[in-house]
Formats: sequence, C-alpha cells, structure tokens
Amino acid sequence: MLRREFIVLASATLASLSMGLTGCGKQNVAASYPVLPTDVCTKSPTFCEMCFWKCSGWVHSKNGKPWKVTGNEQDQHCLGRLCTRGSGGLGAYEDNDRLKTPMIRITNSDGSQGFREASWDEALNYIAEKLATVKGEYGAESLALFSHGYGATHWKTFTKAFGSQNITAPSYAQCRGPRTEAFKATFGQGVGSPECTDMENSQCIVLIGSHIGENLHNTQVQELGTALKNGCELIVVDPRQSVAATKAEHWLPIKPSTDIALLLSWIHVLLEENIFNQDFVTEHCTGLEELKKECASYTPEWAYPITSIQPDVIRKTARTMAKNAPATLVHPGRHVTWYGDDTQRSRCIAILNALLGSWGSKGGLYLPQKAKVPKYPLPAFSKPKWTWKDLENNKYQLASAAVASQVRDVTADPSLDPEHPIKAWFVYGSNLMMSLPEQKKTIQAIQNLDLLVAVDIMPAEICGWADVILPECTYLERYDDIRVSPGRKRQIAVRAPAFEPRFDSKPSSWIVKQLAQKCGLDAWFPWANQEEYLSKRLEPLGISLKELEAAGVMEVGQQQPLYFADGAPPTFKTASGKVELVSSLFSHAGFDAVPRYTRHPEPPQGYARLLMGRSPMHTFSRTTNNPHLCQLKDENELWMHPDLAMLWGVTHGQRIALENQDGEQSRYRIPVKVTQRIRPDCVYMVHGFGHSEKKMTRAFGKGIAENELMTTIHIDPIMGGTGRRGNFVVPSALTRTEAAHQQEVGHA
Ligand SMILES: Nc1nc2c(c(=O)[nH]1)N[C@H]1C(S)=C(S)[C@@H](COP(=O)(O)OP(=O)(O)OC[C@H]3O[C@@H](n4cnc5c(=O)[nH]c(N)nc54)[C@H](O)[C@@H]3O)O[C@H]1N2
Ligand SMILES: Nc1nc2c(c(=O)[nH]1)N[C@H]1C(S)=C(S)[C@@H](COP(=O)(O)OP(=O)(O)OC[C@H]3O[C@@H](n4cnc5c(=O)[nH]c(N)nc54)[C@H](O)[C@@H]3O)O[C@H]1N2
Ligand code: SF4
Ligand SMILES: [Mo]
Repeated sequence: MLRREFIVLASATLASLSMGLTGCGKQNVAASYPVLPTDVCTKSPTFCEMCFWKCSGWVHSKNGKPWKVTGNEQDQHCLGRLCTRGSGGLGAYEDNDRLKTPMIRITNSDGSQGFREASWDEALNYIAEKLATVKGEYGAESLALFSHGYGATHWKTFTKAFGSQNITAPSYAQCRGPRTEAFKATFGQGVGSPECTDMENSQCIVLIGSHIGENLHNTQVQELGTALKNGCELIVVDPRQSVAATKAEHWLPIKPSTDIALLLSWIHVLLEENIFNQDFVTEHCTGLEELKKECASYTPEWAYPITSIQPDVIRKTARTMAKNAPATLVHPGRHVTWYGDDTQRSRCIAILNALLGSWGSKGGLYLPQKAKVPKYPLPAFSKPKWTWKDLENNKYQLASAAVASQVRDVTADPSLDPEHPIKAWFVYGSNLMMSLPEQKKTIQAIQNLDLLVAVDIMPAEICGWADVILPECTYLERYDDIRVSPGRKRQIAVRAPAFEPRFDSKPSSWIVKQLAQKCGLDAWFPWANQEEYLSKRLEPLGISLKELEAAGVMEVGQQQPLYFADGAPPTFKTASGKVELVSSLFSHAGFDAVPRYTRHPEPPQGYARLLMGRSPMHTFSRTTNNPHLCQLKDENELWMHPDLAMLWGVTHGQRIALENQDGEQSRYRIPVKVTQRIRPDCVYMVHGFGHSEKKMTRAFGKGIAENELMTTIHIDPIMGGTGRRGNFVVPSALTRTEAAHQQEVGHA
C-alpha cells in the first residue's frame, strides 16, 4: 500500500514540475516517508530506462522489498530528481503482464498459429540454426537489427560479429535524424542527446513545437523552469497551446506545416534590420551575402498569409531574440520528423542560432563534454559486402544512420533492391508496430522474413509477429554498459541489478553471450560476465566497478571550457571549416543550400490535420501498461477546438472513432477534449495508447494509436525521415458494433 501512495504522491509533485515548470520540489518526495529504526534499507545505483534521458538514480529496498527509485544528486541528467515516469520505474519490475519465458511460434494441427513456451537453450538453438540458414542463402548482411535503449550494446556487437552492419532504430528517421543532419551541415556537428542547450542561462528561449513540460526530458524541464524564474523571455510556436505556451511571453499559434515560412521571415528581419550578431557572423560564418539575397523577399507581410502570424508579431519576436543574443536559444527540438522538409526546417533553426551567435555562447548552445572510456578490446569485425548505405543505390546520401523505414520497405518489397536482401530481423526494445508509420508495410515486411526475433520486457505488439520472443529482465534487474553521454561535465554512470530477475527473464548481456556461443562468435564475447566486462572498461580510468557502484556517477577527465568566450577553440567540421549559412554539403548533393518554403497539402473539406505529442505520464507505448503510471493516465484524448466540435457534431467527453483520408479506421475510440487551446484546423492526441495486445491487460483497447492513421507519409529526400503530420481525420462509425467493442475491450 505504501508503495502505491508513494507513486501517487510523487506524481503530484512531479505533475507540478510538468504543469507549473517552476515548481520543481528539491527534496525527493518519497523521502518524506518515515523510516523506522528497525527498518533495513539498502540502495543500488541505476540509470533510468523509462525513457532515453538516462537519469542516474538509486533503487531503494526496505526490509528486502522494493521500495522506491530516487534521483542521484550528482547527476547532470537529473540534478537529483526523477520525473513521474522515472519514479514509476518499479512498475516495470512489478508488472505481472511481463514476458515470462522464451516463446517459439508454432503451427497447430488445425493450421492455426500460436506460441509455445521454450527453454532458453531451445529458443537460442532455434535462432542459431535459422541464422545459419539465412547466412548461407543470402549472406550475413541479410540480418538487420532494430534497437532502442541501453541494453542494445551486445546485440549491436553480435550483429557486427555475425557480419552485418545493418543496425537501425526508429529514433533516427522517425525522430531526430533531420536535426542531426541540419546541424552537422551548418556547424559541423549535431546537438547530441542530451542536447547541448544551455537553457538555464538563456535570456530568451524559442520553442518551435518542442513541447517541453509535456515532453518531460528531465533537465530540460528543470532548466526551463530556472530560466523562467530568472526572467527569460519565452516564445512558443505551436498550433496548440502547450504547457510551455501557457508560460510564454509570446504564443504564436501557427498554421501547422508552415514553420519554414516563419523561420525564413525571422531570418529576413534579423538581416534587414541589421540586428544579427555581426561579430560572430564575421568571425565564424560563411555565406552571409548569399543568405541575404535568398531571404530578401521573405518579409513578415509575405509570411503572414502563409503562417497566420501577424507581421508586427514576427518583427517584435525577432527583435526580442536579437536583444537577448547571444543568450538566445532557438531550441533545435528533438522529434522533428513532421512534414518531409524537416531537415530544411532544422537548417533554418541552425541558421538562426548562427545569426544570433548562440553556438558556443552562454545561454545558447554550449560545447558538450564527453568522458573518454575506451571500448572493450575485441577482434576486428569482418567487412560486410554491403551495408544500409547501399540500399536503393544510396538513396538517402546524407543520412548518417540507417533509415529504419527504408530497411522495412526493402524487406517488404525486395524488388526495390534485389541485390540487397533483408531476411532476418532482431528487434530489441522497439515496438515497430507502434513506431513505424504505414503499419501494413511493416506487416508485409514481416511476411517476407525467414526469422523475426523480438527481445522485449512486455508482450508488445511486435512480439505477436515474432518467430521467437526473448524476455529480457527490466533495467532494475541487470547490469548494462557504462553510461557515457555528452553534457556540461564528463560524467559516467552505472546501472547495477537491484533485484533478481523475475520469472525466467534474463539480461541481454547473458542472452547474447549464449547465442554467440551457439553461432561460433565467442571471440567477441570473451568476458565471463557483465561485471568483468564493466571492470575491464573501467580499468584504464583507474576506477573499480565497486567505486562506481558506490557513487552511481563519477567525473572522469579534464573539464574543458563550454563557451568560446572562456577559451574553447572554435572548430567547425564543415567543408569550409566555418559555420555555413549557405550549405556546401547540401548544394553538392543537389539540395537547396538555403532553405525554401514549400506549401504542404491541406486537409480536405471537413477533415482536420492529425497532430501528435507526448503525455508527461508516459513514454511512447512502453509505459502505458505500467501498473502505477496507468493509474495516472490510462487513455489519451482528442484535443479539438469548439468550432470543430460543432462542425463534427461531437461534444466534450464523447468517445469517437476516427477515419483518415485514405479510409483507414482507428481500431478503438477516444474521448473528445473540447478546448480553446488548439486551432480549429487540427486535432491532437498523445502517442502510446490504443494497444491491441490483450496480454497488456491494463493498456489493451484504451484510446487510439495514432500510428494506425498514419498511412500517408512525406519522406525527407535529404535523409529519409518520415513526415507523419500530413494525415487528416474525420469521425467515423467504428466498424464493429459498440457491444462487440465493449465485449472485446471490457470497458466503456
Ligand atoms: N506514430 C508515431 N510513431 C513514432 C512516434 C510518435 O510520436 N508517433 N515517435 C517517434 C520517436 S520520437 C521515437 S524516438 C521512436 C521510438 O520508437 P521505438 O524505438 O519503437 O521505442 P519505444 O516505443 O520506446 O519501444 C518500446 C519497446 O521497448 C520495450 N522495452 C522497454 N524497456 C525495455 C528493456 O529494458 N529491454 C527490452 N528489450 N525492451 C524494452 C517496450 O516494452 C516496447 O515494446 O518512435 C517514433 N515513432
Ligand atoms: N513524457 C514524455 N517525454 C518524452 C517522451 C515521451 O514519450 N514521454 N519522448 C521523448 C522523445 S524520444 C522525443 S523525440 C521528444 C519529443 O518531444 P518534442 O521534440 O518536444 O515533440 P514533437 O513531437 O516534435 O512536438 C509536439 C508538439 O508539436 C506541436 N506541433 C504539431 N504540429 C506543429 C507544427 O506544424 N508546427 C509547430 N510549430 N508545432 C507543431 C504539437 O502541438 C505539440 O505540442 O520527447 C521526449 N520526451
Ligand atoms: S526523464 Fe524521467 S523517464 Fe526519462 S530517464 Fe529521466 S527520470 Fe527516467
Ligand atoms: Mo524520439
């Protein structure tokens, strides 16, 4: 009972973190619970896997029972505080719907298919045999790994040792890929993760869609709160009044899909009024004159009918940015695959930061530090005959990582690239049915596979399509690799098991080593166990695993300056060695060297554009069955302006099904939230709900998975990103009767 109360209370405080932004309670909520003198309390270090911010914390047990998870005070990812989801991490461990044993797909005597429980040995033998056949027939390169999360290290090593470098993740072409390529083209490097945004020192922050406060990346939420307390001016561009927009000086409810026009107009005003950072531009940038020429016509009066943002607002906000520069941050965002011209929108954001002199400046983008931790010494991997780069004749030439949707597409339709067959997938910690658009193509691809292995902790939808399901234990029950991420400090962190794995689940470090033995790849897995692996990696740093476990987080290496003003060397790894306002990389590759605005398709009469975002209580589809977090939010809702509700004839609280422009219907219903906080031409829901897997008993059938309605995709020609916000919806009659639906999902 106590644990339940702890979660609810923690969420109350942390809800204020997400809703109030300034209300970040310093103490850990759970600490207010009394510890009796007779209680025996222990703690072990972890870093959180509830999302990918990797906050370091402590897992506490009381009298031998799991008690709570709290933040590590020394950690720069969390500053001592975990978010709602991180505090709810015990729910991942406790969830009885978890995968319990390995399973192998079988065909029953009546021809129907099912799964049977298998021992680890059987399951891994099955995989090893299939892999050998696939390798013999199509080559080792025909194995692809999709992964997300910190446990993937050994799966990546296995894939490379096997002979394939087709390693991909939806967190590139479905998330931040466009930003990476745009910032690399402009500054010679990306902004990393966690992003090198110096928000705590910013005097002006501009959020383009980025909905920090609902997007709960911990330090960013805390730093935005600090900045606002210190008088930072906030400008939020969002068709919906996000939580951040409620705190903003200026909320610009832009017409969706027109951000490039606004950004170009801001660039125009900075240049036209000569209020850009002349020192920074003269010293570090190339291409000013060409940029001026290209942007000469993008007046606020030009942008107004496109974006619906008044010219005087565009001028005023541009001047606010200039006044506070270089302590102005035009936030690069993170999930930026929106409309298919996303690399160019991200380029506009990069150019603005260059004109303001924010790169390498206090309050803008600091120069990230990273600890140097040598890799475990391993034999070299053999060179594959081909890699993802070769797919469809190097179709996305500027993509710096494999495009998950392209790997899926060539699997689904081998005629796209007969020379490069993909016949086996390992899917680690990635629910592709929810995270890759065009679900039908994903199903088609799976039909063409000789082997699909899903490694997960939950019976996620992808598992239902697998040949073999491998149950990993949760992050609270395992060691993983050392956390080495960029930040203000050169920190490393460790995750150690707090509890024994429940059921017959195992850590990937164990699973992969066993599989490697069966595949004759032992040479790449020479350690006895994960502790030995970690100790060996730490050896050159002069740190023992014990020491790191005692501290959770440690600093290694010499701290370097974060800003040019403090002596950081201005090096830009672009072709010119300068910040490129006009991109030579893009023009060589045949793309616009200066971004241009293009019009996007509009919703047909009566339809609304479908927008999506994040719930502060959940991470994607991975936490919606969490027994604690689902109590805080168990269903998404459809945000809709009163005018649209009137047009559609629906009322607040009514449950409706949706149909998109391609006639695709949602599986379930979603309650309507009528609110003035959104434009009438779009609707909005958070991602992660609408699970169709019955084994996830709490999440099954609750809300709508917007992914089902994302059947029209606008692909970014520069790096293959899948723009998903060009889908339009209307209410629909659910094909099944209400009674059948009730019976299936068992709730109203
Ligand atoms: N429709 C739609 N698609 C999207 C998005 C969207 O908003 N809408 N967002 C995009 C973005 S920003 C991103 S980054 C990607 C993310 O998409 P994915 O990479 O697919 O990531 P998740 O949805 O987090 O994948 C979650 C899976 O990991 C499992 N899991 C959780 N913890 C563990 C663990 O410790 N070990 C193992 N083996 N498995 C674990 C969960 O049970 C779940 O099945 O999706 C993109 N796709
Ligand atoms: N709680 C929680 N936090 C998370 C995650 C999570 O699952 N849960 N996931 C993490 C991950 S991997 C990512 S990538 C980030 C994603 O988080 P962000 O990068 O912040 O989010 P986006 O999905 O790009 O943006 C959603 C916002 O864009 C607005 N929007 C929609 N269309 C437009 C448009 O045309 N123009 C403009 N200007 N705005 C528009 C929406 O109204 C919404 O407010 O969140 C991270 N943080
Ligand atoms: S932001 Fe929250 S969910 Fe993500 S790692 Fe940190 S505590 Fe965990
Ligand atoms: Mo993401």
